[in-house]
Amino acid sequence: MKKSALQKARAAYQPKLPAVLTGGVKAVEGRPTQSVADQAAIKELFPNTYGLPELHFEKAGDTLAGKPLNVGVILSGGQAPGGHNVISGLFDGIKKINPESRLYGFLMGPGGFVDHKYMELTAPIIDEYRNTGGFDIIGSGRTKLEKKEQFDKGLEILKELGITALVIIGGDDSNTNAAVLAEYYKAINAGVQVIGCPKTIDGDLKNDLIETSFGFDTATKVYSEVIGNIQRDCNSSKKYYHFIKLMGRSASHIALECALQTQPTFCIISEEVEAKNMTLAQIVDEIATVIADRAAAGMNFGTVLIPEGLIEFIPAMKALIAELNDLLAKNAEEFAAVPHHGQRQYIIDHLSKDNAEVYASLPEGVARQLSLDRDPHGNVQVSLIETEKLLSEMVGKRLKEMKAEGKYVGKFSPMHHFFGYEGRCADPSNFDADYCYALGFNAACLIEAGVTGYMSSVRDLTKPASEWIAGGIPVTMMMNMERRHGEMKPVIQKALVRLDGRPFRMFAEQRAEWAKGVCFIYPGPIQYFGPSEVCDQPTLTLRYEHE
Ligand code: FBP
Repeated sequence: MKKSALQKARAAYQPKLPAVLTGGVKAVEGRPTQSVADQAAIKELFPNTYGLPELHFEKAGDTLAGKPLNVGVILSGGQAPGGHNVISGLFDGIKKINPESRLYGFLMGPGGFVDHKYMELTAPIIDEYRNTGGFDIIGSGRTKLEKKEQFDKGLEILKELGITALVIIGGDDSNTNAAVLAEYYKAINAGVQVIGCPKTIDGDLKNDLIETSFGFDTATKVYSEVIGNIQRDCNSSKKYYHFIKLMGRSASHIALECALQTQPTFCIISEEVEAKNMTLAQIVDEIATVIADRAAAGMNFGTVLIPEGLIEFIPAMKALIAELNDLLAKNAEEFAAVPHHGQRQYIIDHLSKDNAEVYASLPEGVARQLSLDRDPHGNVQVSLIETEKLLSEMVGKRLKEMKAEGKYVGKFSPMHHFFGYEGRCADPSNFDADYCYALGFNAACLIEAGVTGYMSSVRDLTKPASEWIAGGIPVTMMMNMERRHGEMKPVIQKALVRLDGRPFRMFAEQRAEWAKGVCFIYPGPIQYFGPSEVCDQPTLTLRYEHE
């Protein structure tokens, strides 16, 4: 395969490891753990893996050494920069433990595990992918691993290949499934450990011990670069309002980090919308007021950042989506048989009165997007809902009314963007390259320590990589019970933006200034080589959370 000059140079980058992982290690147990909520229910569902202690590694001896390990690895869900480095770290870790160790990659996500599609990952293959973005080394998929038959079918191939440990690299839902699988294999004495790795650009898989999911750093830097470029353009021609939707599912971490990096004219944070119980009309009014004030000062341009999950956080919409999820899960077959033109009416007829009214009031396109297929985890596919167009349309309408009332004098020309896929496969930043490599190497150490149902944890991430703490967190510790597909299920609690957290407070302190003037920052592209303050900065979210 032909490579770019940067790819060639980047292949030579040696990711940094925490000092503790550079020699032999011993696992030190901390306190027994409890789930974040619903302890009794989670304990009952995970009798073999509930309450395990936190672990951290300490140095013990000069080198890692052990019996050969046969390990399987799965990439699950949406791509996130650094996945290849998790795999190369895992590969190097198990080879360091014993050069006879072997790594097998299951193809196209959990589906490959169930269908026995795999390849052995050898040194030449791994070397091709070091420090590159994407998940194309083995592919990824969204098959939900949740049924006993899938677990049993997967176990057949594990036995055939002599695999005694499986590493699942995924987001909250995939790590939830990893925990269920770990519990099942432990219960039937299958002799297979299951270890998770925290992946997702969304940044919503985090807690005190998992400081950030990998990929968030790179993805937000890529989006911030492009937002910065748009802002320069905007400030040059001074004639457009850019409505920019940003990926991130329910949580607004990506929008918030990009706002801190670029200082846009306006940024919506879904969690705040929910806390203030705001309606769509109120959000529209706020944006229109900012635009009118700027017009009065002679500025008819700016940027508006919109988190992709916004719709779900507007309380009336949230109630509607929750009922829609249940309705579409329960009546899936009946709904599928309804002709296309009758589906809107079918939904209106089957919803409760209040929700039916909200649904009926939505523009046709948005209403349709809400009733489209859920992803395999039962989530609305928020990335398909064109909130940026919905909002700019409504803002345009509001500005017309304001003009008629003599409250607006400007010209409103909106442009629309959606940034998501552009950032998910970028070459990992130095931070993600190091963090991911450490997560993978650390997963090898967790396997060697003989544990199961743990997530690889590398922390103290604002310090230099050599000082990072490495260890494992029991996945059950992050769980609570939530309603999915109409049923209560154990799931890892999503970390949403905290309004009392420092990143949001920093944003809230500055946003009035940003709305009034031109405070744009143009961060430019990720730098891989050069001074550390340019190349090795973690996200502002992480920095503020640590300060
Ligand atoms: P994960 O939760 O699997 O990491 O996916 C992240 C994400 O990029 C979301 O931000 C986005 O809503 C979704 O994937 C898009 O899904 P798809 O890749 O199936 O289009």
